[in-house]
Amino acid sequence: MYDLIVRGARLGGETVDVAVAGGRIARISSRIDGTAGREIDAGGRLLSPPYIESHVHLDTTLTAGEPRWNESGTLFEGIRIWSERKGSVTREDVMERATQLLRWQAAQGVLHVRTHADVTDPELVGLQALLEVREKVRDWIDVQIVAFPQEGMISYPRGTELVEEALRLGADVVGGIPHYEHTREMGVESVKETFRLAEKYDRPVDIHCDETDDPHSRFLEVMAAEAIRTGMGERVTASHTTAFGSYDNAYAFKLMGFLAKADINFVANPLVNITLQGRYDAYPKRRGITRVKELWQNGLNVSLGYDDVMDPWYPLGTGGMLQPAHMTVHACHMTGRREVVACYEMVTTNAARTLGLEGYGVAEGGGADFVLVDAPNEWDAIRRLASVVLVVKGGEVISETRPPETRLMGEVVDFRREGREG
Ligand code: 17E
Ligand code: FE2
Repeated sequence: MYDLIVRGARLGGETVDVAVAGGRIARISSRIDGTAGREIDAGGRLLSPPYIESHVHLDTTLTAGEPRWNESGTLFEGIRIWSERKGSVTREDVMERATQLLRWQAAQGVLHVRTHADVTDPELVGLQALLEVREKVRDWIDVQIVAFPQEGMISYPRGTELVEEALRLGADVVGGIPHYEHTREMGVESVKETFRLAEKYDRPVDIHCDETDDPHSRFLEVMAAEAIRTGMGERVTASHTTAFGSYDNAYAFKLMGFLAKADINFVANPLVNITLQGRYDAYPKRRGITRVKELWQNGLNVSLGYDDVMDPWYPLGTGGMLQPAHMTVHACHMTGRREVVACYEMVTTNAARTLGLEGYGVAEGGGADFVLVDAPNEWDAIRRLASVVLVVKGGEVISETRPPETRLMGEVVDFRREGREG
């Protein structure tokens, strides 16, 4: 009588059966009688809402080494290399690479993705390709596109017009990059332009903000002020804000109070922040990441992104969201019992808030979008960098993974699953 029953899954600290019918979660109970078109034994694995990628660049992905590798490892060399690669970008090229990464993501349980699309290109080739991809993949993965002026909104010829054109063509979110504008004043102007366009087109804001170790980069305060002025706070996201990790505490504490009032969202990209930043430091080297732990402690919404998978800014990556969560535990000193779980929330529920998703979560009557993780709970999922063994989207099983099995001297050693539970 159901389409699917997943039996013996861990959810909210209990072991439950979950029944799916008509694309929705029909029932969650310790024991569901009845039959289904398909029954799956979860074996005590964690049933989780899908992972969410809050911040990635699908237009640049899978171009690492083209036309050359980023040897300095800096943000600025990355921007120069991409600017060269951009000249040879075609619609097919972007569509193919973006779709490939989306497939990797969905296979790892990521069902919502916010991508930035570089619009500092008079032809908007990458943006148009991503708009097309967004529609093509709609049945199996949800994509939001940010109109992102990589080379500046005010500093790049017709930058603001290109952002606006992208919004008219259907970009979901307005972006910006104030720390890359030529002057402080142009940076402030760009933030104001981003908010002006957001109000004009009724779209959320997601700005690459203060992505530098420069402690004088203070565009976050401008974003907070604009969020308060417009009342848009919950639809506003400050991405990166790595300079926040370098601010003097006297300023940082003042700012924190102001941010709480603005109630904006934050996205940290720990894999990329910790590798791109700190490059101009002698020892001791800074971590180059925003104050994730303190933002979280102050009740602000923080989510995590991968930022890049194999492109001019970051040569590694797979798109699985436990990797940035795992890195956050380390780079942001989030090793406390509750803190590790908070990092899991940063790639699930917090990210849903950043993206403004409605109806996210596993609940009776809700949409049947969920994953089975090869771990008994969220904490252990991060410890193990656990695989997703099952992905259900709209009530359909769209991906299955067979967990690996290792034998030592002929005997199974399950180091991926053994350990302290709780
Ligand atoms: N562009 C940028 O300005 N910053 C980044 N981290 C990436 C692209 C990946
Ligand atoms: Fe980014």
